[in-house]
Amino acid sequence: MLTSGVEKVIHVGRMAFLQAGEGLFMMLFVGMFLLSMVIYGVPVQAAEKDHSARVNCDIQHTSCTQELSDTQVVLDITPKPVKAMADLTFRITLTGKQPAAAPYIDLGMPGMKMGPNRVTLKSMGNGVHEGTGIIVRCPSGKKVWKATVIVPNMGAAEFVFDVIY
Ligand SMILES: [Cu+2]
Repeated sequence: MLTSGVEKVIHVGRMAFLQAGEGLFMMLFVGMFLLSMVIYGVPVQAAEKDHSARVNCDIQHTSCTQELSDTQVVLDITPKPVKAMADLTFRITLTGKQPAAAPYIDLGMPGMKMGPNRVTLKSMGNGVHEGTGIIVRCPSGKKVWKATVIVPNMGAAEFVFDVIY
């Protein structure tokens, strides 16, 4: 009678200890899961939201180059720093095969419909084409812009870069 009573107490105590251990283990597991979300999930989501992960051109400091099948497309925008709501000169230099008609640039933002904003370019000779345009200030406050350079009959190159507001 007495021994079974003691055994019962020990048994209940052991069960409580095991349950407490399980609880701690679960808390540790959930904690590590949340930590991994903070470390990996949140920065990736934030980067995708403002599209900074898609930036492929450091236009604030240099010109940018992309390859089409028959020609190299070099984009430069001046003056620097490249600011919104300012008169900007866009220069496209094509090395290699030249298109029959002048290239042009469509300005927009990744993942957003911003309304048409086309920069037409004039040939300056030697594969250099220049034109002027304005990058507007996006009401969302986002500063990642995209210049799609269309080279007639040869393709298009997308340059994604940060603009100063
Ligand atoms: Cu926008």
